Amino acid sequence: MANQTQQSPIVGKETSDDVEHFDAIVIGAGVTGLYALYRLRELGLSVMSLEHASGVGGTWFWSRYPGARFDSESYTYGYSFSEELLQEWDWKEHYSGQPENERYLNYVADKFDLRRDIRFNSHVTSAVYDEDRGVWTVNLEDGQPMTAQFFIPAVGSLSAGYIPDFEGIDSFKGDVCHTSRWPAKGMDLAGKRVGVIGTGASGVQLITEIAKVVGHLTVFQRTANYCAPLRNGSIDAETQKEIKASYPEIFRKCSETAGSFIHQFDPRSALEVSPEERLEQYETLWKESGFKKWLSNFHDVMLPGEANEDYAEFVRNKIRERVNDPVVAEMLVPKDHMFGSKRLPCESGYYEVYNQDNVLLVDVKNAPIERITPTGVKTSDKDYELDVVIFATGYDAVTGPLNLIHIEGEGGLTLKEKFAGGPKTYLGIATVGFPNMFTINAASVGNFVRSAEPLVEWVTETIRYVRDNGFTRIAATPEAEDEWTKHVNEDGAKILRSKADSWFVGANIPGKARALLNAPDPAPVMRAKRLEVAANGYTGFDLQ
Ligand code: N01
Repeated sequence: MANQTQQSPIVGKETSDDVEHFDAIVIGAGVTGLYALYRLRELGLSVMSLEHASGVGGTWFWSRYPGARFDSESYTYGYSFSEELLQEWDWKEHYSGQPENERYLNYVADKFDLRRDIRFNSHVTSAVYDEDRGVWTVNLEDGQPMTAQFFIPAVGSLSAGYIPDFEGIDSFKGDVCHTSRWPAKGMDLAGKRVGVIGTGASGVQLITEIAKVVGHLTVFQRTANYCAPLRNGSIDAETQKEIKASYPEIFRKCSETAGSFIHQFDPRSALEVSPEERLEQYETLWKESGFKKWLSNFHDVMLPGEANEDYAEFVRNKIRERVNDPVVAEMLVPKDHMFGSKRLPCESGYYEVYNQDNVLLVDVKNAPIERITPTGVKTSDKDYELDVVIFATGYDAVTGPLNLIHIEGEGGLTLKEKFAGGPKTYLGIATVGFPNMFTINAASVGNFVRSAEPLVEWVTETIRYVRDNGFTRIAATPEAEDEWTKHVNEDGAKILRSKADSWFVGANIPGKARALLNAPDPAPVMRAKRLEVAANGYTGFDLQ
């Protein structure tokens, strides 16, 4: 493919007649990809960022459905690397919505002149490692292949939307949409008969908003979720000033918690205080905004066991209080999984939607959806006539977005084949047989920006180390990978996050191997582990 190469004006970038070569190729211009591009460029590397969308933002570009917004406090979600950026940007709401979040990421891209190295509308079809030359060749659906020494698929954890394989979807005569691919021009739902399938965080946000405009809404629920009030509000000028003055403190607090959120657990056990005191704390926290009622609670509320069940019952009763019809209320009360074993959707009037005359809740666990018909949805006991069907059916998480690209490592092994039984990685970042590739979408969990920033910094520092020390290749060792994978599988099986059938363990996708998709360790432990590995000359990695 490449013939005569020549040095381009950009340091490290080479071109040939038909192949451009870069030091690094980053896939994805979402939160993580943008920062990876910024950091790698700061190192003086030539970098190409390839983005499928026509703009930056990743999930905040695509998930434009009504109601999409943060569940972390806005001021904890921004990048921390630039004091100037922190002082310039005013978050308008405590839990900012998708349009504002997309504006923010565009502002970042412009401020740091990132667009000049991003190629939009670029659909990457494959990335293949050339063992002889030690480079990755990245192929696009449209356009010339490119090569790079380092390959960084920053493709997101939750970017491969999942639509169940219902028969008849193509036969439906009305409009169909998935929350992760909401049309930029919006959907006209006013006065229409709309069906929503799925009641996870996306469904809960969407349903609450569209119930205000639709003619009739049918919600197809398979599993009831624990949801808690978000209590969003705008940020006034005084609070804005306080936020800007306390960013170091905000980020310090986030850096000390398991999920990089700003909330600290109460170190006491729920069981060591009297029932009255326990209830008082539950009630006080319930009045607070966001995840506080979850992550500032007694620490053992987030451990499988009695305290967890005690709080779950408190939340169930909160749900019951808000729904007029007791039969509908019981349908909305989760009884088959532990509180916090799935990510807690935060809502702004969700349960009251079911008090509207034009809203119908359908239980599709007992009467499953059989097919989509030309005129709606057919469950095992009834036909529902609809003008629009919206899938809020979630994502093939973490490995899903990687599997959409044919990633081929040494010996022709594909990443999809390698991960078929669950991810096998070292620290979630590297995997044997795929040298110079960093899967930074697999290692972050919790508050995504807070956990992504140090991760990107670690990866870029590693690349600097490799180059400055005269190495050309870095790869995980089989021993380190085996040990890490064993740790994730064994210790991961004990934590609350792996107890429900959710995307955390791939259980939402039929046929996907059940395995914890992110590290089971708290974020500070992961950061310390990565730093230790680096400080000891990259233990668990083979450098050549
Ligand atoms: O997806 P989900 P999501 N028949 O997988 C149902 C983040 N997020 O997009 O529970 C019928 O949680 C499925 O039912 P069940 C956040 O991390 C953040 O809502 O499997 N129903 C479930 O109800 C979140 O955790 C925000 O029984 C079917 C729903 O579809 C993650 O994204 C906002 C079905 C899928 O729920 C994913 O959330 C939104 C079938 N065959 C998302 N298949 C913020 O607030 C699936 N379902 C920042």
